[in-house]
Amino acid sequence: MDHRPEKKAPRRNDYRVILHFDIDCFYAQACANQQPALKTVPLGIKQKSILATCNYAARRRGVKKLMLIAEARKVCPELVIVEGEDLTPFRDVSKRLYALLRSYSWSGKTERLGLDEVFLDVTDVVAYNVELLNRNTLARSYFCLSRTDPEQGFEYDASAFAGCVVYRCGPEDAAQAAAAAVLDSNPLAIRLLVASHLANYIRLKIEQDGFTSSCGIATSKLLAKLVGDKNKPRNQTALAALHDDHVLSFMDGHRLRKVPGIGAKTTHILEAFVTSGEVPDLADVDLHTMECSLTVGEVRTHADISAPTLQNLLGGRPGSEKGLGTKVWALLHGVDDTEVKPARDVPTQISIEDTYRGLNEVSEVTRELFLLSLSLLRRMLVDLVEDSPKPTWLAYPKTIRLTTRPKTSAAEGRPYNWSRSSRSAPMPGFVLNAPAVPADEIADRLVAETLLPLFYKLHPPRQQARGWNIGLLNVCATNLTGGADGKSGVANNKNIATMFRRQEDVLREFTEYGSDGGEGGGWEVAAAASGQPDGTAEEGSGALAGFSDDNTWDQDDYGSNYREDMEQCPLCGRFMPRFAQSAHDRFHSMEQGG
Ligand code: TTP
Ligand code: MG
Repeated sequence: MDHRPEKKAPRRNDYRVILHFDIDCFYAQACANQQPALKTVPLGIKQKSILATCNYAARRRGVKKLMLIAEARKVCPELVIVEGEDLTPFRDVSKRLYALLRSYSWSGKTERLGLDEVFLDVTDVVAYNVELLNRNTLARSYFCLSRTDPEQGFEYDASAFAGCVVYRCGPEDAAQAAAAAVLDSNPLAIRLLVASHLANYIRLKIEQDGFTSSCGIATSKLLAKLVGDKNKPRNQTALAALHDDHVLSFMDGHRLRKVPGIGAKTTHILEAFVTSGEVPDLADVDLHTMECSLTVGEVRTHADISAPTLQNLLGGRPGSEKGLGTKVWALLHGVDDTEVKPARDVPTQISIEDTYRGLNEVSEVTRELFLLSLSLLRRMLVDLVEDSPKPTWLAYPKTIRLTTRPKTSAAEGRPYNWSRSSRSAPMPGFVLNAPAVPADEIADRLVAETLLPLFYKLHPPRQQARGWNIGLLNVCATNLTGGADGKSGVANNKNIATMFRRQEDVLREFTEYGSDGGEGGGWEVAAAASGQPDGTAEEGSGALAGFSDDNTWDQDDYGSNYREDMEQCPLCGRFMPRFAQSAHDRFHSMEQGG
């Protein structure tokens, strides 16, 4: 008797149309826009000893994202390197581009992923414009960008797709074949074709703002993100997968680690199971050195893999995400029903951090806390204060949190979030005196009255003799709320000030520990447990929620020389060389700002 599990394919829903935009070499373009001479040279953006990113001219010469500066110079001696430590300009541009993209949404479903990626659910815009099509005059169609103002729109040729198309046949025939499906009145093909013109138009608008981008057009976030990666930079790709087997063959060719939502641990378990039939004990696994060549197809078609077996393999582990097996089974089939989340006007929290070679002196710690506070205040003013008609706080953080980590050396082989520990306190009300009171005065007071006392709780002065050896400081304004009653909405300074006073009386201090802290109580750990299968206490995993195991960079991105010392980010699952961790930490700390 055959005991093989029944392989029941999950149902895919194709009624939505989703665009995924990704700005090409984001930091590099942002810098080149500031200094146009940089547009024509191979350019790398430096953070500490690595390149946070590099432009495509540099990539063509073998330079890679997150490469060591020394290595990049060797590979490409003519590389121009620009300092990218000040993240403010990138954040500002990200906000501006997001606002631009948002303006094309009717539903408000515009979700950011990181600083330079945005999903738009344009189902409604596309449906409206499909209705407007006239089969006899397809080549002279008009795209309405507004339901109320017919003047807002553009002319387009609806007899052909804009940009590239992935279809079942070879790429050279894809566009024609897909267009033929349109003429054949395939409703899905028509929606995707119309959407491809909207994507093209929006990309043009982004270019007029100085940035080239890539875009994926499909029926889910998963498929849009994957297909958008097929033709980069400065291009777009629609996934004209009109039947289930088109979607399956599209998915099957991807390496498992490329699939957003399938993380390193899942990959490891499945790799072991598919190649040897064994179920590994993750405690013994070195994810750093893990190779992951397994493809989606190899897992999906494996005789012993089905939704229930995946649930057995992946679910039921301590801290594992609920329904993980079913979710992975769906992803393997290109099924992803997660919604594009509606835009938020204010971030959920804002944090700033930096890494150090080991701070041991009070004066050093004070100086760095001051600089971080200053950046935090500036960010709060940009993100939370509306300038006109007069400066008004739209939302305010009720809590300030300090996180530290000792300096570790690569040789110690610790995970990057080893020994992070935090202390929180109510955010003092005087921060609301900004912008009337200069930021440096407020930052000074914040350090003296709040942050240094928190620091001493984490690192008592008596321990200084042994060396504090601080490798990371993170200051986070969190617990953001929009009004004195806790509901969102515009708050006025008076009721915020009242709230702060009341809160200072009422709120007790609470402590969170890093993954080695052992006490693990409190909201932060609870929040992490829902996003992080390994239960590591880390803030901001929500920024990638639904895509919490997102991995768009595979190991090849780092070059084969670096594999020995790979580290996995517990927030997003990306692998990276140990030396790239600090830049990557900062990348996440920026995302948390929303
Ligand atoms: P990405 O979109 O991953 O990279 P990119 O825009 O530079 O390149 P691509 O054309 O392949 O999309 O990340 C956006 C920016 O975020 C990137 O310009 C630099 C920054 N970043 C870091 O600083 N550290 C990191 O670990 C990652 C992943 C990104
Ligand atoms: Mg990008």
